[in-house]
Amino acid sequence: MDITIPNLGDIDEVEVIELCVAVGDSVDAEDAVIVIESDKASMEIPAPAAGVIETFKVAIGDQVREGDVIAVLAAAQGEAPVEAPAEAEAPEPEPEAAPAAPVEAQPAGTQTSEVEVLVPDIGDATGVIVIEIAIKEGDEVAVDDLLVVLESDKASMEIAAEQAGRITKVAVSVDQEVEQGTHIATLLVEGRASPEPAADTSNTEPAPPAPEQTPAPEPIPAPAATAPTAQTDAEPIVPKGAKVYAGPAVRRLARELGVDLTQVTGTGNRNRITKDDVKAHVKTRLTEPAAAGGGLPQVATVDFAKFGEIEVVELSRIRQRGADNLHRSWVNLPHVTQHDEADVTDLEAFRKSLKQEAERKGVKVTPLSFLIKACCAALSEFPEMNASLHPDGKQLVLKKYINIGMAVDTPEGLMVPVIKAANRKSIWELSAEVSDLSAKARDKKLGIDDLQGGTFSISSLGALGGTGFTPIVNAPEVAILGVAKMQTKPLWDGAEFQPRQVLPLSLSYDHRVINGADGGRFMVYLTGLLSDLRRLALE
Ligand code: CAO
Repeated sequence: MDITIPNLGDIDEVEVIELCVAVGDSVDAEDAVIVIESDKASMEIPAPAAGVIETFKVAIGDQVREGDVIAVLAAAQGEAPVEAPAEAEAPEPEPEAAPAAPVEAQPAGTQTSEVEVLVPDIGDATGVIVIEIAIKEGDEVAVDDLLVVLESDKASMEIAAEQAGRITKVAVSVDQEVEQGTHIATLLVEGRASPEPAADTSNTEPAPPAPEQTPAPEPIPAPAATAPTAQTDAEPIVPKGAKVYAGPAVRRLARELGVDLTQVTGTGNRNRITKDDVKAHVKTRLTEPAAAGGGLPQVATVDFAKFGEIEVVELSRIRQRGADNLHRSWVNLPHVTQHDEADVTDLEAFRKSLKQEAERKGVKVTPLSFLIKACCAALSEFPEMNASLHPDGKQLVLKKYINIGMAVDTPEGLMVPVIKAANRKSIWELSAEVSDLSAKARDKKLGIDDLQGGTFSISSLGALGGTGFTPIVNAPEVAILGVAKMQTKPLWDGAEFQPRQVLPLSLSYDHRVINGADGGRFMVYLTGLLSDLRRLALE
């Protein structure tokens, strides 16, 4: 049987913009076969019965009119030949195709007037309901702004404003059944109305629905581009009845899934939204990380003053920003922290032996410089620790430079200045830079450049004490080393216990990027370097 173009209302010709199926495809009754579009509306032409698409008689870009055969449907294997459905069914009146142009029954000519926007000729469509209302009383609309969306079981149609003006009445409600001539809204049009079709101005009396005079019916809204939204005034907020370019089946799916189609990017012809777009949108929303705080149970707000005296102090901007960053990292990165200890007895002996020389050079050498040096060597060995996960989660950005961020405790809050190209610097240079950057941090003299470009961070709390802690990764870096207080501990040397200086280390990493085995290898390598300084000389 032939699949033909149904009654298109006042529209003569429309363009085929999409073939929804291919020759040989099986379709069920009502499955969309092609999509046609006029300058203001689009409509899916469904299969009148189940069957197999035998041949197409049209191609994308063809102009078609009522009665044209678009495809031939054969009976599915083993089934009776496809019969044309009953009379009424044959041509599928598609509300969509129905001219959706606002009908203005106003006489043209005057200055300010109220214009009734009516449902235009919607072809043979029946059971048409209002599914969306994009306006409310008092809204200012521009030409082509969406007013309402109508839908039948086979098509949808957006009714757009023919004229700019203010909505003084919304005469329909969602789910209300409408037909040609139904009063949708009343528009107060200011200025001189155009006498032509589009002109609905003039007179005071709202003209009765006059479908016949209806200005060009406007079927389904074409993609945004097609709607040359005339610039109204440069003033108020135009209630952007965001144009959605999607067919009825897609709209239905979106409603079922609770998807706001204005948020969906269309990949179909002329950015038409397809069912796959809706599904992809849902998938993305379900998998994307929640915005900081979003979707998390909130901590209760408590009136602490009820229980005793309190004092409220403002947090510095540095602390506020630091808190945001920490929260963002904590909720976005699956953290794992791995603990280990390095025997730094020899390192400490060597470091102390440098004291006089360091004083001559005017620098203070702390364990931190050796830690930075050792971390650079370990990062070269394990480049994935010196990387960032691409936002799409599909790529790892390996950085060929090594810039070490160093957490500095300041009265204003935590700051993390960055030692650039740390792997190319000597212990003397690193020591000087640690002193310089921490002094600048505490004196609030750090520049933006000092705070950018880190690839790995170290948070040293050793001078304060503690046996270990779990640092939070400084995202988008993927790992951070926490350093606690060095202690003298008895270590078994194979024959007896020896007093050794032991440095506790805690490596936190983004488990999406670093697996436990790699984290363990990194730590073993790092503690090995710190325990045997000679190995550092090999780097
Ligand atoms: N164990 C024992 N002693 C340590 C040590 C450790 N792990 N690390 C440093 N020390 C010693 C130093 O050798 C120094 O001793 P001397 O004065 O006798 O030589 C003393 O502690 C003070 O060191 P320092 O703090 O001046 O210098 P540093 O290079 O170790 O650290 C800096 C510099 C800026 C990292 C540090 O001052 C700082 O601000 N740390 C706080 C970091 C922080 O707040 N992290 C938490 C962030 S939230 O994750």
